[in-house]
Amino acid sequence: MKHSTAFLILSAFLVPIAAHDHHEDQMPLDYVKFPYQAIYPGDDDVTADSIFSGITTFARLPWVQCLTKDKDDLFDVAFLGAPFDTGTSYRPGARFGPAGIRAGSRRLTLYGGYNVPLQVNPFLSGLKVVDCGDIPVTPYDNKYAIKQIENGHKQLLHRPAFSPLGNDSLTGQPLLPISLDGKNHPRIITLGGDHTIVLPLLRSIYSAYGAISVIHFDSHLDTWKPSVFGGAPSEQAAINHGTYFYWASQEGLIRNGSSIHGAIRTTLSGPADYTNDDESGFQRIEAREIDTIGTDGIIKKIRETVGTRPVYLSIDIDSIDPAFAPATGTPETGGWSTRELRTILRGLDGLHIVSADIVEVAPAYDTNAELTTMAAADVLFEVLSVMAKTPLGKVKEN
Ligand SMILES: *[C@@H]1O[C@H](CO)[C@@H](O)[C@H](O)[C@H]1NC(C)=O
Ligand SMILES: *[C@@H]1O[C@H](CO)[C@@H](O)[C@H](O)[C@H]1NC(C)=O
Ligand SMILES: [Mn+2]
Repeated sequence: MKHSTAFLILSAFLVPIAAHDHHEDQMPLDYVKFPYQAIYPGDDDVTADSIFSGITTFARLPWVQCLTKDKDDLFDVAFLGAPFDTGTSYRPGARFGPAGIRAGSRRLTLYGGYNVPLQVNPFLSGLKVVDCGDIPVTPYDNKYAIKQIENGHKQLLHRPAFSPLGNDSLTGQPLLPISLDGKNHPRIITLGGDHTIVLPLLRSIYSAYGAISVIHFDSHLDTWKPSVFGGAPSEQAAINHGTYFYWASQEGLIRNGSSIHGAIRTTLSGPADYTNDDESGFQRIEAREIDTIGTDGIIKKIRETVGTRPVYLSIDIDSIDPAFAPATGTPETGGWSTRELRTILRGLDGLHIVSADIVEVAPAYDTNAELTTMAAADVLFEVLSVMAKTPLGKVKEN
């Protein structure tokens, strides 16, 4: 009897507080709008249920069906899934990467999304940022799938950007596109997928920017010759997640000498792998260099290598130590912490990153705490923040 009296009193007290009207309806699908609205708006209008309810997009951004019914929609930055994993050598499962990364990103905008160290809110910077969903990718035919990924990426890349480039913040002069075709392209952040997807992605990038400098975070080189990396059986087997950079280099998609790997720590078939890597056009930063030169030294090396050139950024989640990101195709111990990689990424502030990806997230091997998908989402938050701070433009050279 005592208990039920207490319950009645308590409920009488609670009901009026909980009875905000908007709690009574199911949240509409177009709840998240552009310009982006924080889920906790910071006044009395708190909706504690919304962060874990609803359909999941990256950072709860608006879903635009960019490849089908919304073909005419324009944007400045698009998240785009490429669920492909039939180029893996060890653990498959990265086809679930896009869905997993989106799930890991749900809390990104909980408090609004302001990036304290970079002093920017990439969701409120004036750029239109959307989630374009996934490219349809067949799991039955690698050659066809690789073509689908190239076509899907190209379709988005060759749409004009939503926002004009504006003027240079220092000189006030109008900014001009840095692309080779003279157009102001949007930026695409691709959610892999195993690393093979970077071959079609670089083919697409080439169509707008020509040969591109690449910043590549990975424990592996991925420039291996097919004869060294399991490519013997067939022409198709020769294109996989350890050889795509070899092919990209052969096709002239990578700018020779101004590209760099970071976090390398794999064993090799022998020293000749490094000679082959040099020939593919890359400099290297070993994972262990963080013990001697620190994150500052690593950032300095990257910036010196890339300079002011347009750059493509490819992040293999296995660059992070498996202690922090276990759910990946070919894990290697002795890597960087999530904190260290995020610091290094913030150090790329000011670089002209034309597009980026994160790959090799295979959620089936994750912990119940979603360590890997959360790490992937947070890493992309840094990338998006850097993009938001630096327009893809240059002032006219006199
Ligand atoms: C850029 O500068 C031009 C003058 O060169 C000015 O007319 C225009 O309003 C400026 N645009 C922005 C976005 O500030
Ligand atoms: C890149 O430059 C190096 C050094 O000049 C050269 O050995 C290598 O063949 C070049 N690679 C490509 C793919 O052009
Ligand atoms: Mn890789």
